Amino acid sequence: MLLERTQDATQNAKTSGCASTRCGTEAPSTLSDAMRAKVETHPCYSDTAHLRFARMHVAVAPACNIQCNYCNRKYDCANETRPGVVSEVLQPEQALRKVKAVAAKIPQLTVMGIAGPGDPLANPKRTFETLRQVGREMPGIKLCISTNGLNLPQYVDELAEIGVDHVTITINALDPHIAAKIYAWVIWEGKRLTGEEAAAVLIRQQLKGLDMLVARGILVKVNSVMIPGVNDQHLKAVSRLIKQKGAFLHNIMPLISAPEHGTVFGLTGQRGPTDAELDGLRDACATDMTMMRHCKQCRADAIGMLGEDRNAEFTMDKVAAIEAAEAAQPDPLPVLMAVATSGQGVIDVHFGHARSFAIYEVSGEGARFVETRDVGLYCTGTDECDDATDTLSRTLKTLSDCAVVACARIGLGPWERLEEIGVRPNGEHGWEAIEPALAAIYAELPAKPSNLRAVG
Ligand code: CLF
Ligand code: SF4
Repeated sequence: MLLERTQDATQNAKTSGCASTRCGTEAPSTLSDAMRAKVETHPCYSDTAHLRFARMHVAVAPACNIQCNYCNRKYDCANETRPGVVSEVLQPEQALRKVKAVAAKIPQLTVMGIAGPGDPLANPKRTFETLRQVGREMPGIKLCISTNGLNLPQYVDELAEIGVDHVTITINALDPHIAAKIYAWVIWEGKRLTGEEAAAVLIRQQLKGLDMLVARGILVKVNSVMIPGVNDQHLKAVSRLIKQKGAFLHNIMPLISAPEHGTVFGLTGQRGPTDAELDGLRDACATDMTMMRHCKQCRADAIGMLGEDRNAEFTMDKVAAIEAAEAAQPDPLPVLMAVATSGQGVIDVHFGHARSFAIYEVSGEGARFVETRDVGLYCTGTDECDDATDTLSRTLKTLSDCAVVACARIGLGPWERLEEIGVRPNGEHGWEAIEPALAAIYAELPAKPSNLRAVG
């Protein structure tokens, strides 16, 4: 499967206290705050979040309910991955242990995805048990799946109930005549369908699932595999329709096909597109739809920033070693952190504009909301700021038991006053989701928490 090109993790740029309200963010300004919060920390849904945030896949779904002509079951689902080595298939409880181990070692982790090695919704018991366990125990991690869409409509409500915010559907064609050249068979209502009959059922289910997800506010990315001479011209129509239906992003991936993969296309000599053909099609579709261009065609067990794969560091025997090392450590005491937020789950308020701060208890286990503390409005941007000194003093007193204050921006004056009372100001995570940002700040604290104020 996939061998991804290694990407320099030092590109992991962070925002700082710059004056622009959009500093370091990349989502279109037309997005609502809630939508922006969903996108900004997901490395696949934002074209720059992949420089700052990491994803991991857990390979809990071995079976599949269709046969794509570009897939060999020895390998991971080629709708999301490229040919490589077979994943270590996990049980849901192993998957949870692995996510915890990765989160402990990679503080940039924001997303857990299920993308194979077969189809997540052809393995509903294992998939939903994994999603539920991780969602319950690690609420700061976004949940994501990638599916061929055949079983999607019957599971949309369950996905919404669990809080899965990101779903990828692979749609390679809207026309059963074209799709019949891509799919060998589909298992539907206990029968194996072939040809255009199979293709029509699959397309109907994919489009129905897309409509249902959009109606529930779940972000949908559509993947399409570009197969020259088969669906390359047709993918423009796919792009137009999915946009009309409310998909968020279209990811056109190149067919990867070689005889040694043992796929139908590999054995019949079907070639993949050249880089120029792929770029040309993406450009043609970009007039209608937002295109993803930074996909790395990850493995179904990929871990780390996009373009790097640290899975070898997290095989189950290594997960056990990480757990043992963690258990041998004394429990780190939690610390309090204050967050300037407008309440959308994002650090998005200037320190001087905050009327209240959300207080979180943060430890190596993650961040937990504790309470809201009201403060006076310190900076009004007018002459009334003459009164600001007293207000700032009251604010400092209110926050004096916190180890850190995280805000979108902060001026030099209050920065120094906070430092004087031993509170660390932090403006590096503006417009990021609160919980992963606080976990990252905690991980970077130089000492925990013997020389920091702890809770209680
Ligand atoms: Fe995984 Fe896919 Fe979720 Fe991302 S990958 S399930 S949306 S968390 Fe991302 Fe990897 Fe491309 Fe997929 S780079 S193959 S698009
Ligand atoms: Fe293979 Fe994925 Fe297609 Fe199933 S959906 S046949 S696993 S590429």
